[in-house]
Amino acid sequence: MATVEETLVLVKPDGVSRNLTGEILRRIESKGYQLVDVKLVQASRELLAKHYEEHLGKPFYEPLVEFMESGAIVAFRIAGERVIEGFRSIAGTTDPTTAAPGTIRGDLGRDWGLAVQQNLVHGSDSSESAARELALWFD
Ligand code: DAT
Ligand code: MG
Repeated sequence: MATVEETLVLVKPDGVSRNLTGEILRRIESKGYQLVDVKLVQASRELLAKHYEEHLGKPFYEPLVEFMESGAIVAFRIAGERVIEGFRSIAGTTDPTTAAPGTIRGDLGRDWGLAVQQNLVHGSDSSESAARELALWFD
């Protein structure tokens, strides 16, 4: 029997500090995805280095890790058919200025003129990433 697909969603420190955790979860639940697990995390540099290893060496890497260390993060494990693709769709594209209205980043995010885009949420981008990232944040 096939297991239901799962993905990792992070409400980044900007989302938590702006009190948007509930609004983000509302959108996930309204879409029909199932909340499987949730935790509030103050992420260590070690965890963030593993999480963002694909971006090591990019100009926004250091600002990104510092931003993610700057405050609490809420991690969601969510489940549903094609949830990896579906959450990326409701999150919107990376740049919040041009992310489509109707998406989390498009409706709730903006550019703050910083070295890293603060765009409220992270969502795993493939089944391999989801498995790797869920193990990092939940195991
Ligand atoms: P996504 O979060 O949409 O998967 P990503 O994995 O390419 O995007 O990058 C991780 C985060 O780094 C992203 O959410 C915001 C930041 N970021 C990416 N590209 C950037 C850029 N060109 N300038 C500033 N910040 C950037
Ligand atoms: Mg990514």
